[in-house]
Amino acid sequence: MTIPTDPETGEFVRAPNHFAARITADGRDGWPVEPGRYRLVISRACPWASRGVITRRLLGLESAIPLAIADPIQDEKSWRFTLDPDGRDPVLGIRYLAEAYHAADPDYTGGISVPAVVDVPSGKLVTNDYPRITLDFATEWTAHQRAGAPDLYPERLRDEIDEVNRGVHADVNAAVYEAGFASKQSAYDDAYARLFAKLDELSARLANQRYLVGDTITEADIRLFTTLVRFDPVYHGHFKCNREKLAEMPVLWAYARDLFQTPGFGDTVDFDHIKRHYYQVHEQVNPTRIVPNGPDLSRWATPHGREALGGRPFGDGTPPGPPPDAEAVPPQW
Ligand SMILES: N[C@@H](CCC(=O)N[C@@H](CS)C(=O)NCC(=O)O)C(=O)O
Repeated sequence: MTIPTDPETGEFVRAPNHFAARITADGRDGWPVEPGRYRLVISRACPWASRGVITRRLLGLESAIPLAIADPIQDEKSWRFTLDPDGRDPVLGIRYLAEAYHAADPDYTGGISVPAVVDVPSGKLVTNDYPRITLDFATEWTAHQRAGAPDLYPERLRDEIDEVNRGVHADVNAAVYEAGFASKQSAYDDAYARLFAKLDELSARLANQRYLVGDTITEADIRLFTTLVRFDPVYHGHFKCNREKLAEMPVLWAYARDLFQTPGFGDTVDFDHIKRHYYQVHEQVNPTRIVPNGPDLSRWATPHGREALGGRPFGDGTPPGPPPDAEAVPPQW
């Protein structure tokens, strides 16, 4: 994989999301909510895709929106279904996610990214607009959510969630990549400074409150979690985000363990996929493609003590049950 950077500044240039149609209850973009019609294509390695997997678990949308899991190692044609029998997604019948992109737009030449939502009858990609995908799962698919599903994007908290998300996106979710993919020292320095300033701010915010916004789990927590869970296995070393490890930031480490131990979060995390993807795909960053053995993952199971802060993880709802057998991740340690 070639990492695109600006020759002038050395900054990582992120590809835009080209396909932004929305699947809505009223079908106004031509894509109505319909259980079983769409397939969510993800990699368990990818933080942006993992938001969708967690959201879907918390809301109990597993049977309404089936999951396709790509091999964590892309080849030159990008994401592929080599984990499935005969190397094909069993429902879409395709070998590469690119086939769904090109079914939607034969002239498309941009990146092939996960998460991607594909329309099963036509085989066409509907959307790769990951920030919208999770919000629409929360707000447009309500008729198909499980009994006891939490409200992950409550109306009265949306402004605050959006504001927190903007900062977390720029200075955490994206900043780790901007540090890791920078091709000039100044671009790295800038991303590193923004990242740790924001993590300090988030530590202060979370010192006395269990979740980022309100007293329940929301979309904001899901977005922060997917970066934190990758921090010590990948971002600290591979992306040089190494002022501290997550395990050396007591508030954030306890917060991340609290979420990890909440049904719907840790049971979606596959550290093997995460580590192999980053260390083996980014050959510019890690030319030997050696995957480090550490860190000791069993620490994720240690007590976090955050219950003492109160909070109601699922609000008036309930935790999800275990994941479907076909989606269970292997034991992680
Ligand atoms: N392209 C998106 C989506 C998320 C993304 O970057 N996904 C990664 C995996 S973590 C991917 O699929 N990269 C391959 C590519 O963009 O070609 C964005 O950054 O706005």
